[in-house]
Amino acid sequence: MTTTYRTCPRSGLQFESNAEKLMVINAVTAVVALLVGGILAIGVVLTRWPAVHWLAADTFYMVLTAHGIDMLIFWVIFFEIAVLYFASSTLLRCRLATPKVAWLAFVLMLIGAVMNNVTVFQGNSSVMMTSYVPMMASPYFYAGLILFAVGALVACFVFFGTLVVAKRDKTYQGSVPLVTFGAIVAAIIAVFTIASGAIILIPTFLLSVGLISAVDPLIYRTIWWAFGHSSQQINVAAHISIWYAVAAIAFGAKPMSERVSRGAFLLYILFLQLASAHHLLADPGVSTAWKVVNTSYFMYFAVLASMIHGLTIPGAIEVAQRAKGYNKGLFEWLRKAPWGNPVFSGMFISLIGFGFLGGISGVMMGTEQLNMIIHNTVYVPGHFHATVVVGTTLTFMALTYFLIPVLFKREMINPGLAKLQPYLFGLSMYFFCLVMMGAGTLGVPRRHWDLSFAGAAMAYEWPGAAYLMMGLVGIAGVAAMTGGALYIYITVGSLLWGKKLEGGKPSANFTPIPVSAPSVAAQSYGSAGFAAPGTFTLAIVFLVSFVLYYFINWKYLSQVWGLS
Ligand code: HEM
Ligand SMILES: [Cu+2]
Repeated sequence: MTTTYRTCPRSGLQFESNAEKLMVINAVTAVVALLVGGILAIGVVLTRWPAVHWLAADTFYMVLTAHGIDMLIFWVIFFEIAVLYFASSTLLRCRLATPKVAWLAFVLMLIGAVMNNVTVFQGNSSVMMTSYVPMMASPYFYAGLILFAVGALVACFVFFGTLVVAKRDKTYQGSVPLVTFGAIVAAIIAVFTIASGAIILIPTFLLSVGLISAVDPLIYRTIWWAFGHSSQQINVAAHISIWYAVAAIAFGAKPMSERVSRGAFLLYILFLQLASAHHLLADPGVSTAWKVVNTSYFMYFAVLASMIHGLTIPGAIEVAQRAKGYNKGLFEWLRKAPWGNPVFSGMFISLIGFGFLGGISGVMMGTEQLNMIIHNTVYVPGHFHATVVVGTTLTFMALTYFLIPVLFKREMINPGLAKLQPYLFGLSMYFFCLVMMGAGTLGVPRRHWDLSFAGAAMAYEWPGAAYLMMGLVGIAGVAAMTGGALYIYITVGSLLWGKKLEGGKPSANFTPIPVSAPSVAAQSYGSAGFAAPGTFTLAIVFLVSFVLYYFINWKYLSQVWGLS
């Protein structure tokens, strides 16, 4: 395929024509998946809201299955493929390797996603996102997921091939930029993830067509979570890479220490597998000693990595802002940040929510002993909406606002609404997660159609607060969905009706990344923490919240069985 390069007059980024088309198609498909998943969220939320209790049981489980898969698999991964092409071809200023193969990857993913959705809505495949055996779905359910995964794997190899092209064509000097490095980590984890998925979904597919007679449920869960947990680590590596990118775009901020940030990314690869033990804490198949060692020790290396990023990204922003003269007190740098720019506000609301809500609750529930307080309660989706919605989804939304003029060459329609969107979506999602976690702490089950157990032989009396909390889940969910709808309206509307912008003259040759002197910020090691006293203060607030919440839960645990 012939190729041209254009340099975007607004950002200075260079886009290669094939890579650009593939980024556009993958990102647009992702937004369609988000739209479908968002419409399904209406059904899920309005059923779990006790006063509304909208859908019938079988419809609820069908809608919940499709919501989980459309959001966490299709929306997130289509978008991530666009990010991989961006982090390789655009940031390294080279052509995309094998564009035809990249189109093949896209088509496989699309067929898989459509096949899976159609199958779920035909009924008899409401096996939830986790699709645990021996519960069985139609063979097309698994076949759809497998096709999608093969497509995503092929796309990862196109990404690796593009890195090779950049190296060979010498489009950059020295080591790859940090954002590309983070994307490489995400892609390496993705290859492992997809292999684990194949190991368990292919036998399950064979079981569904009757070629084999059984898949062991405990082995299924263990391997499924090698896939399920790792895929979340891909999301974290991807959205953290974007945080670094946004810090650079919005502030010109350089990482406080490249070496520390890169080391933190590597920790994800090293400790990923052991950390996934937290999904097996209630399983009889693995020993208690193994669970304790993995979730009380090794898990924290992955947590450590996220905390390093959570510290160095605001730290880098603080250093950049202070260099511009925002030096008054601890927080002038933060007060004077561009809060009206959705690229920044979305990223920062995501970072704080991911750390405080997703991070702290994750460590609590990942602790072997504490896990039993919240196991299989609505606390679990409360936690992971803080990670995959406030963390990953809101970050992708923030990046989209940057991409509308740069990649899609359109002026954003309705910038006033765009300014508001990250606050409405992000903050209502904060509240949604908090009340879900509150209800879960009271014992409200997850994936449960009817909290009141109407008509059941044995009644259960919930404390009134449980109903109150689930009502608030409903209200917060509706507010968050409104925020999600605004995002879709603004992005789709901008692509359809936004004023066309000049894209930069196409040229047959690329311009390599200029060799520039390494900046001072990138070289200062060691004492850089004190260059960012505001961030240090935030970190102390985080530590105190963490410790308090952790010990409150040990107190709850001690009350499970009273001793007198
Ligand atoms: C406004 C946006 C959203 C709302 C209001 C919402 C609401 C909900 C609710 C109420 C549940 C059901 C909890 C239960 O009964 O167990 C749920 C499940 C789930 N959601 Fe969302 N959600 C939203 C966006 C997202 C996004 C963006 C993702 C992924 C990126 C996501 C991933 C999931 C997953 C994986 C499940 C679990 C499905 C299962 O149990 O198999 N959600 N969501
Ligand atoms: Cu996990």
